[in-house]
Amino acid sequence: MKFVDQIRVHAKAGDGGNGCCSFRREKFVPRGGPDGGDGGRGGDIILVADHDVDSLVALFFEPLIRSKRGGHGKGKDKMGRSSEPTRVKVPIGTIVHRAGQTSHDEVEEEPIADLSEPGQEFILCKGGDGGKGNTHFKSSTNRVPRQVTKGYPGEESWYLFELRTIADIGLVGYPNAGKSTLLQKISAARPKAAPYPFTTLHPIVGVVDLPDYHRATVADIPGLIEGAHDNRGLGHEFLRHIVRCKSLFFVLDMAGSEGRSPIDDYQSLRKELRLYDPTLAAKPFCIIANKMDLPGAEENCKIFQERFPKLTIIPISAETKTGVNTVIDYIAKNVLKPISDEELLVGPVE
Ligand SMILES: Nc1nc2c(ncn2[C@@H]2O[C@H](COP(=O)(O)OP(=O)(O)OP(=O)(O)O)[C@@H](O)[C@H]2O)c(=O)[nH]1
Ligand SMILES: [Mg+2]
Repeated sequence: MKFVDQIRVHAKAGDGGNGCCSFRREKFVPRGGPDGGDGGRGGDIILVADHDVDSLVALFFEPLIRSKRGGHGKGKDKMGRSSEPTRVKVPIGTIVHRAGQTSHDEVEEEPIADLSEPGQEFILCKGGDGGKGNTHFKSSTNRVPRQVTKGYPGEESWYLFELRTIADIGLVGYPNAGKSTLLQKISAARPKAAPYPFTTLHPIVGVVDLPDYHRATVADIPGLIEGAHDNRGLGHEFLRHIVRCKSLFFVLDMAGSEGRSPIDDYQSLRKELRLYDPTLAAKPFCIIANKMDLPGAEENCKIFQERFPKLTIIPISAETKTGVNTVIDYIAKNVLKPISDEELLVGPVE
């Protein structure tokens, strides 16, 4: 399925129903007073951050969100029906920007919403209030008011929805370094891993269970290459998905199995992050020295450690699962996230 993480959407809440013009008609009351009811409220449009939605693809196929108008007022002082809000599920991590009245208007830089918590709601557009029925216009001088007001229009605008994955840890590395293989081994997520570059085409978040009901989320993004900050490869597209991670794991092919040097890889990855966004380079990080089962890895790792004595280096083989528990321990000690009471009640989800 197509992965969509940025999309322009037009939303229009429901208009309010019109007020009604009506007069009481009863058998023995020939000239009853006004009894036209008010119009109902139009439906709001509400965004809801939902666990089960992982991209904005649904909006790609239907980028126009509408909510129903309120019912018109009726005689006998009956108010028009107010419309139910339209709820739109979006992935957790959706940021909303307003984008003016036409599809190509400039997008405002300051976001108006950041749906970062499961279940979080945001009223995108308010439905219009209903108009007033003619009962409101009765006065001592006008006993037969024919005046009513129309329903108010629902709010409408263009918006830009942008998805920024939220995870505790982001895996960064060259294509084929073994990021997806590692995520498979530490979580229930099953990102595809294969011996060719750019196997991963969009971010995938896995949940790592830790001792004492703690857990952490780890985002696997497509491999970076030199020039990623400048939109080479798939890099740029996805670097923004790790801007909100608390810490980063640099996954390196320590065996240099594709003729590259782990030291060069590390330095150019750091450089790409810095050029893309200095806050990325400032995040806490550690080195995952992967592919330690392959020849040359031990020696490269030693050289690497001598060159960067202050870095935390965790030697592993994601393929054979060696050292993977050390990664989990590291996460438990450094990046923790308690499970909410609500989730505890539901129990573990398969
Ligand atoms: N020998 C060995 N091979 C590994 C190890 N980890 C991963 N691989 C292999 O390396 C290849 C690439 O692994 P992936 O997990 O797809 O790499 P990736 O970093 O996710 O790659 P992209 O998604 O393309 O960025 C696969 O064929 C894996 O089987 C390891 O520890 N040892
Ligand atoms: Mg991958």
